[in-house]
Amino acid sequence: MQKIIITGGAGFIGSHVVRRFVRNYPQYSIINLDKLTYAGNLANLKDIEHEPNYRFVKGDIVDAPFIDQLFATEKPDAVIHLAAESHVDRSITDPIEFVSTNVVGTATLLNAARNYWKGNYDKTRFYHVSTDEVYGSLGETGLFTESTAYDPHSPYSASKASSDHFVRAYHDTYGLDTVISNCSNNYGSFHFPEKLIPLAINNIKQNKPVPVYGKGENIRDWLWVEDHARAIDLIFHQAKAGTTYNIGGHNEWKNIDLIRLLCQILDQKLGRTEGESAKLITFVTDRAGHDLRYAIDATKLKNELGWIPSITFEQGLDKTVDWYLDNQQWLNDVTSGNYQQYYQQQYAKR
Ligand code: NAD
Ligand code: TDX
Repeated sequence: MQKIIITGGAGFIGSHVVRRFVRNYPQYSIINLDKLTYAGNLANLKDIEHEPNYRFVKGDIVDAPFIDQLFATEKPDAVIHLAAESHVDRSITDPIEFVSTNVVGTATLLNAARNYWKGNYDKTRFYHVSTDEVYGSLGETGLFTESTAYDPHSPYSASKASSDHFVRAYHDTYGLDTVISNCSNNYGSFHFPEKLIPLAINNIKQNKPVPVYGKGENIRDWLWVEDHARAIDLIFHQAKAGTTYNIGGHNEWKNIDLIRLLCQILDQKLGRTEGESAKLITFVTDRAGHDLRYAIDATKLKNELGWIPSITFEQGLDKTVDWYLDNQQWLNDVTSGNYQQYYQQQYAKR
């Protein structure tokens, strides 16, 4: 029997991790701890919200007394930490919120774990979910490995890099059992439509301009979110204490090529004439400090734990576009802000 607190479980990746653990491990007890910011949406977990091994707790990882109390009352054996401010553009507008949640929030959780688990570090685990953006930007060649030096450029990546350093410091200083994974860009269902792929699908669908930053030359390495969740599951159960794994799909795309592919797919699925959706592509002012290229070397994860992506990008994108076409209500609720009432409707009565 394991009791696991998963933070940020109402967000995009967190909801896939929560669903996977609730479904695959009925013997575990899963607590989803989430503040429900604009990015947290409990409707992402409707299908599992009544499972006996699942519970939602609304709370802020920055609130130390609350977090200490949560450890004392819930007595968790492990934490899988995904809660974060995650959007680079928002970090450029409001960097301090990112320092608070990503740095102070992570340190607050680590400290609660350090105190509560004292004497039991060999039976407990703190898993920190991080990003490839901590490694900075690549030129035209090369890949990020686990030993690439940290070189963050945006307030978002600087805050994630800082949180990774705190996780390692708690392992090296106190002996806490910690694990970190750094993953490339995810895509899939329940992705908030402020990030490139869901924003583009939503705009193409509605015949609205699709904003491409700069010349669209920047390169991202895309991974299907369910493959990320599967990697987290493997690493959580099998990694040695104090280790780091890179997660990525060897799947690099220039933004403009990716958007053109999405336009083609949607032309076909919406019965438009070829080339119609591509007319929506609109080049806009570039992101400040825009990293040119990310690309992950996931060899360690493959060699040590046998993980490789389960589907191709073409398959994953096809599934993702279908999901957005089939879930218009979810998109309407998210874009109108109605999703934020779901918590009130579902939980206020309890
Ligand atoms: P998201 O923005 O969709 O979800 C974040 C969740 O955290 C939301 O449910 C939000 O309500 C919650 N949250 C925010 N602040 C909180 C606080 N103070 N207390 C409690 N909960 C809080 O993010 P995501 O894209 O699902 O990313 C999840 C994690 O994975 C993040 O740590 C991110 O850095 C990392 N990551 C994301 C990607 C990606 O492509 N999206 C890639 C690699 C790593
Ligand atoms: O409208 C847009 N137009 C555009 O050209 C948006 C939203 C983005 N872009 C570009 C910027 C990036 O080069 O597309 C690329 C992807 O942008 P985002 O979806 O905002 O992702 P990115 O900035 O790469 O960061 C993501 O991947 C790593 C996640 O948001 C992070 O949480 C994760 O750590």
